[in-house]
Amino acid sequence: MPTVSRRRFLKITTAVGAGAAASGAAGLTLPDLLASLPEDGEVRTTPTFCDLCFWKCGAIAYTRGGRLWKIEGNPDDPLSRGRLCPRGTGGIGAHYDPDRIRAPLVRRANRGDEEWTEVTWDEALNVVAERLERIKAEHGPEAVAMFSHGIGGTFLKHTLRAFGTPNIAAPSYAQCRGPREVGFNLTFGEDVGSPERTDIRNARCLVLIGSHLGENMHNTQVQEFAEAIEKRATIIVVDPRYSVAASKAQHYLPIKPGTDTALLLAWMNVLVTEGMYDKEYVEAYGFGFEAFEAIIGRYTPEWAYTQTTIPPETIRETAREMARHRPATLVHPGRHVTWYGDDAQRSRAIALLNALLGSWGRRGGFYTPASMDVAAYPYPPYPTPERPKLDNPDGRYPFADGTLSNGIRDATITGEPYPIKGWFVYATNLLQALPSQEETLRAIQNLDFMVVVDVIPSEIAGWADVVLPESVYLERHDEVNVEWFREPFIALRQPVVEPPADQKPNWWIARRLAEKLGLGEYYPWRHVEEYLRQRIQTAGYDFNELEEKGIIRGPQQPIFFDEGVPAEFYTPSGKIEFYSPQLEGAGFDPVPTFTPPEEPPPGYFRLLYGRAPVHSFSRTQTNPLLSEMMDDNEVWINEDVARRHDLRSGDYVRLKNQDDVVSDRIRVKATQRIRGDCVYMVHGFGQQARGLRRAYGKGASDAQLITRYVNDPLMGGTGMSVNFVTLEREA
Ligand SMILES: Nc1nc2c(c(=O)[nH]1)N[C@H]1C(S)=C(S)[C@@H](COP(=O)(O)OP(=O)(O)OC[C@H]3O[C@@H](n4cnc5c(=O)[nH]c(N)nc54)[C@H](O)[C@@H]3O)O[C@H]1N2
Ligand SMILES: Nc1nc2c(c(=O)[nH]1)N[C@H]1C(S)=C(S)[C@@H](COP(=O)(O)OP(=O)(O)OC[C@H]3O[C@@H](n4cnc5c(=O)[nH]c(N)nc54)[C@H](O)[C@@H]3O)O[C@H]1N2
Ligand code: SF4
Ligand SMILES: [Mo]
Repeated sequence: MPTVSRRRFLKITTAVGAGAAASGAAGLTLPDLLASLPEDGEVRTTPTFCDLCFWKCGAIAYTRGGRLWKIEGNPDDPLSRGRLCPRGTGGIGAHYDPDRIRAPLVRRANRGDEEWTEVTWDEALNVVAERLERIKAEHGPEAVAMFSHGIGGTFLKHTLRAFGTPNIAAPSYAQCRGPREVGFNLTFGEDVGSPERTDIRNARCLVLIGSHLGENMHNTQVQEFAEAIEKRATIIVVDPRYSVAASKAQHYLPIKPGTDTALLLAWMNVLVTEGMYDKEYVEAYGFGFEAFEAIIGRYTPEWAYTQTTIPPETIRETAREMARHRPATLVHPGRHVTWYGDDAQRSRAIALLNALLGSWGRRGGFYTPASMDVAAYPYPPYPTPERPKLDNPDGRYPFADGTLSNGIRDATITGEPYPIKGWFVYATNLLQALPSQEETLRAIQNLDFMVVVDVIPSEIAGWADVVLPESVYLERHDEVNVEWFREPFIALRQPVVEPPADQKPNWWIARRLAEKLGLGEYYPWRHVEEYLRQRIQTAGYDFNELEEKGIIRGPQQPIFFDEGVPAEFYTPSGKIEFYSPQLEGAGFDPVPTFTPPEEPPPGYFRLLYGRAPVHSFSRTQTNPLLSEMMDDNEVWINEDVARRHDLRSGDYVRLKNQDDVVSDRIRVKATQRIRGDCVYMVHGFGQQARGLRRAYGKGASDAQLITRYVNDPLMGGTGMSVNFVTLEREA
């Protein structure tokens, strides 16, 4: 079923002569870029924060003779502590990327053909306003949906809310950490948030369940992980693949993919039956422990062995190790947890294991984040939409507490509960981020209008009617970051250099568009600096100081129960819910249970995917500095499996999935570092947009092969590790 439109997709993207790609050369090379960097002239520094991913590390950018030269960590910033990750350091490549979109574009051929006419901003925004107004007149403002990722979307979301739509989503919920937040909320009454409230650096025992820190480069976490290792914390890593984190572990558990909940249940069984859990903590704060205890008794390590392939003795030994260090034992909640469709319950099992260890609210476990008090800007109230948001009709997913991107896509395809006719897409590459590219393309074909705001001619931009080129983070202000972290602080993003061509910052686009939509009253300020200054000064801080230092830090506040944080739990019972009446009432298991995911058919391997240290998702593959370090991906295949297929490292294969979708060619990495029942690849490669000269045709795309997904029945997230591939040798 998905093959048809995939072929169409491929045909469209390869058949038509590409403007940019036709020029052949992949633009700037690293030596070109290095040679072009300024060597003399006055050195100036500007503090700002990074946007190569969404962690928002404080940075100091240097110019020389007025040109961008280098970027380093801001030592005053609590997130970066003066050090950026490799991607952050490569951030200047985003400014110099020769593939950037230089002017607003209007489509002049079929959608997806990537054929454009360059227009002025006035012309482009007139088209956008006119098309949005037409949809509003015919179908109501709710028929325009917005997808947005990151802090840069703040002002455009403001404009769209003023326009009157409630349908605003980010794939970082239902394709990333949504299930985790739901699992923790059901248990502790609070979510984990971002940055995660994990006290990694004080953990005496750290358990990583597929959180591949070190490849997953969220800066603060990686730094704290290194600190924990230095302080000789016990590291336990559970991963079907011997990750970088696994190489630092005392206990590596090469689990059968998809069976983590069974392991978690068995760990809890050992803690409870051997009486090693934190009894005082559970007695003081727990709800429904007796009912939980009765159920958890079933899940012996011997039973878990049959599911996970982890020997019972290993399960007992690691459970005892966790108990030995409690409450400074942190079972990391993970972040990208949309794996198998039972993810909210698996996350709840992780929450419950932490509860048994007494780690929530305790040093070396989970802290209570603090933030500065900065009030929202006093905008006029938004109009109340006549129809509620449609991503979760009839509360089908009763515990969804964010908007489901996939729900908006469903409605765009079916027209139910009401039609969606326009998509406004900001900084999210929906073709790589949502499972089933076929469904995304079907939804796009149903639209009257799609506008994409991007910095490069990305895959999603290729399907737009209008593309608006944004200035990159080093060229603009953004919303101020009032962070929730282990210490409170405010951080400012501000321009370091001018954009190279006719690119504009999001706040300018949002404000101009609002004016053209007759919503000028929602922008009482003229320049974003006025807005930022007002928010900061009203809160009682000095905006000039913020501009000068990039950071204003607040006083350290208590962040643990024993420092005076009240042990409050915002669940219905006001306690940690070992047994969940909420879940029971909605017809779900009140204590997590385990149902194994579907097995790969004979000859097939489960497709797993993850991060590489030098890339972010699908957003950095054209960056001239980062692509030089890694310009394609490989598929990890167990050495014995490779031998049976007569494959060696360096050979090329294509992966064919259960729906007969065939990937681009990809290099084999034959290794003992992965189990024989799965293969692994780095996400973000195999991109099909021809304007991405450095990335086009490099490596293969996991997203293309993720034609199937399983919705989490609690909250509607999309489990994506449910696809299977075979290996086809490439001549
Ligand atoms: N198959 C598969 N799907 C996944 C994942 C996976 O690993 N595999 N990961 C999931 C996870 S964890 C997440 S959080 C989501 C993330 O998914 P997305 O939010 O889609 O993340 P990116 O791929 O970074 O897409 C960012 C888009 O923004 C553009 N962009 C970059 N900088 C700027 C800017 O300054 N301004 C503007 N306007 N645009 C910019 C990029 O060119 C790119 O088109 O994907 C999820 N989906
Ligand atoms: N360099 C870099 N760092 C990033 C990002 C990036 O794009 N680039 N993105 C950031 C974002 S938004 C997110 S959400 C995080 C994502 O990073 P994480 O949340 O750490 O990890 P995932 O992507 O969920 O998982 C990938 C790991 O899980 C393992 N795995 C796969 N299936 C299973 C299983 O069934 N059980 C177990 N136990 N393990 C399994 C894989 O082998 C791999 O090691 O990374 C963040 N950090
Ligand atoms: S983790 Fe790296 S890429 Fe992300 S904000 Fe920090 S320095 Fe930038
Ligand atoms: Mo994510």
